[in-house]
Amino acid sequence: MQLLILLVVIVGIVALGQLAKVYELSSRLSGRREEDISHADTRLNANLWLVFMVGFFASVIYLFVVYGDYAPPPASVHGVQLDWLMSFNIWIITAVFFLVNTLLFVFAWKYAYDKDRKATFFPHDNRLELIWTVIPSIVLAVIIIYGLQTWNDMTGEASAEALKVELYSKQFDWTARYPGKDGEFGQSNYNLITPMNPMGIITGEGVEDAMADIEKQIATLRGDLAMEKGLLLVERARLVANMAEDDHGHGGHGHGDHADHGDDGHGDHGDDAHADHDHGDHADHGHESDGLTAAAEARIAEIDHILEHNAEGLLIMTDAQVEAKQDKLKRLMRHRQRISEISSFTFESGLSSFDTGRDDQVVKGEFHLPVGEEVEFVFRSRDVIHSAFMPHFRAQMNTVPGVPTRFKMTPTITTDSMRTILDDPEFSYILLCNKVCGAAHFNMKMEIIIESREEYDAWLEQQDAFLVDEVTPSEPENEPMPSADVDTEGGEMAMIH
Ligand SMILES: [Cu+2]
Repeated sequence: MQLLILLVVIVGIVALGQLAKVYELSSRLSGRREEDISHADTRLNANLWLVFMVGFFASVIYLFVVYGDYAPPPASVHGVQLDWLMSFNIWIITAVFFLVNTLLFVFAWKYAYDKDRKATFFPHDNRLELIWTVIPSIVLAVIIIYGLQTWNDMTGEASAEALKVELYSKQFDWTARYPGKDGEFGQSNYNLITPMNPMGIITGEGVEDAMADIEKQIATLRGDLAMEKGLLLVERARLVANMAEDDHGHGGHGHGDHADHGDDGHGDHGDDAHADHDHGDHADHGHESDGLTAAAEARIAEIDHILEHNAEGLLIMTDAQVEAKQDKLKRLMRHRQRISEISSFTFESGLSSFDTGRDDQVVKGEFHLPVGEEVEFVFRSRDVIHSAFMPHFRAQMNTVPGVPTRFKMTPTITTDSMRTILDDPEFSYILLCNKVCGAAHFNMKMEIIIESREEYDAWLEQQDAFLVDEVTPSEPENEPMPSADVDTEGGEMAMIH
C-alpha cells in the first residue's frame, strides 16, 4: 500500500515536470516570453493565497480542538496555576499568529501585480514605529512578570509543617523515603550502600556493619596474599638483601652475591633454591644486635617455616592475579578509611545523626500522600542525572548525583476522585524518569497514591522502620581502626611490590 502511494507520488512529480515542459514549448511557439504573465494568471495566484490561508487556519483550529487540552486536569495547587500560565501564553501567541498570518495572506492577495497601479512611496512613520514597539513590549512584560510570579510560587520555600518525602533515583528505579516519627531524615553516605541499605543511610549499626564487612574482605585478601609463594619468596629475598646492605655499612663484609639474589627474587617465583641457601649464610652473621635485623631474621625464619611446613596451604598465582588482589586490597582500604571518617553529630533537636535514620521508612513500587497537604520533596540520585516527572501534578525536577534538589507541591485530587472524573477505574498517578538515563529508562517509574489523611496514616503505619528487620550485628569485631594502621599497610604494600 505504502509502495503504491510512493509510486503515485513519483509518477505525479514526473507528470508535472512534463506539463511544465509542454507549457514552456507552447509559449515559445506562440512567441510569448516566459516572464510575461497574464492578468488571469495573477488573479488566480492571488485567490489561491486566500484559499491557502483558509486551509491553514482550519488545520490549526482542528489541532487546537483535538489536542488543545491537557488531559487529565491538574491535580495540584500549582498545577492549576501552571496551566493558567500556559493557557495565557497560548492565547496571546494564538492571537498574534492569526493577526500576522491574516495580514500576510490578505496583503499578498490584495496587492497582487497590476500593471496600472503605481506603488506608494512610504519610507517612515513615527507613529507606526511607536505602536509596534510599545505594544509588544507591554505584552512581553506582562508575560514575563506573570511567569516569574508563578515560578516563584511553585519553587518557593515549603511551609514548616510540610510533609517531607525523599525520592531517590538510580538506574533503574525509584525509592521513596519518609523521615519517620522524629521528622528528620537520616544522613546518608554512598560508602554505606549495600543491598540491605540501598540509600546508604547512616546509622551506628550501619557504620559498624559496613566496617565489619570491609574488615572481613580485607582479612580474606590479606590471607590469600600472605600465602602466595612468589610473594613470600620476593619478600624473603628483599629482607636478605637489606641485611646484606646493613652488613656493608657496619662491618664491610663483601656479600656481592646477595645483592644479585635480591634482584632475581622479583622475577622467579618458583625457585626457592637460592633463597634457602642464603638463609643459612645469614643466620651465621648474627653479630647485629639491632632490633630491625632481629625482626627481619624472625620474619625470614617465619617465611621459611611457612614454605617448609605449609605446602598445602600455599597459593601460586599469576602476576596478574596478584596485582588484581593487591589493587582490590588498596581499594578496600580506601573504602575503610572513608567509612572510618563518618562521624556522628548532634542535630539542634538533640538527636544524634547516627539515630535519625533508624526510624526512616523506605518504600518501593508505590508511595502515598495525603490529599490537600503540602509535601516537600527532596531528590537525590545515586548514579546519573534522572528527572522526577509527575505529569498529573505538573511537577518535574532533575535529580543530580551529589546535589540534592527539592520541589514542593500540594496534591488536590485523590486517586479515587480522579478515577471518577476520568471514568477510568484503572487510573493511577505516576512518577516517571524523564531523562533518557540508560537501557531500562522506560521502566523507571513508581505509582503515587493520593488519599485521605486517615488512609495515609494507616498506610504509613504499616511501613517498616529502616532498621526494624535488620539483624543487629553482634560479632564483637572490635579491632581498633586508627588511620595509622592504614599507613602501616601502605608500607607493607610498598614492600610487596
Ligand atoms: Cu532515570
